[in-house]
Amino acid sequence: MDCLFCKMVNREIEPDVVYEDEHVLAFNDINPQAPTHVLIIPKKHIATLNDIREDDLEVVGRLPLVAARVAREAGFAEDGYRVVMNCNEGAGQTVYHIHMHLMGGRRFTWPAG
Ligand code: D5M
Repeated sequence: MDCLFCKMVNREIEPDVVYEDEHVLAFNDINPQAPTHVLIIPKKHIATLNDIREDDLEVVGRLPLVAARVAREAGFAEDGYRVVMNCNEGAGQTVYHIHMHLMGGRRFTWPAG
């Protein structure tokens, strides 16, 4: 399958790993929008949020758990951080393997652009 993030899971492309377990991989974003910008993905290929099935809930539920863990380790869990999941082109999704953006280390405004 021609999926960039599957290639990272399979190490055809080497990610800059921040966290990994049996079901989840987290790595630094190549184009950071904050001092810390980590992408957290399920190892299973799921193209968009619209494609999540009941069977996926356990692994998808681990994404915010890992985000909070990385935020704690980075030292900004208490100060605050932003998580974002873009779904489809209208929201700016460019890689069609679901991923949670974790951004921290600066202040964020609302609403997001
Ligand atoms: O976010 C897709 C994100 O993926 C975007 O922030 C850049 C990032 N990206 C793209 N290629 C790479 C590589 N090779 N390493 C790390 N990060 C990468 P989206 O929400 O789909 O717009």
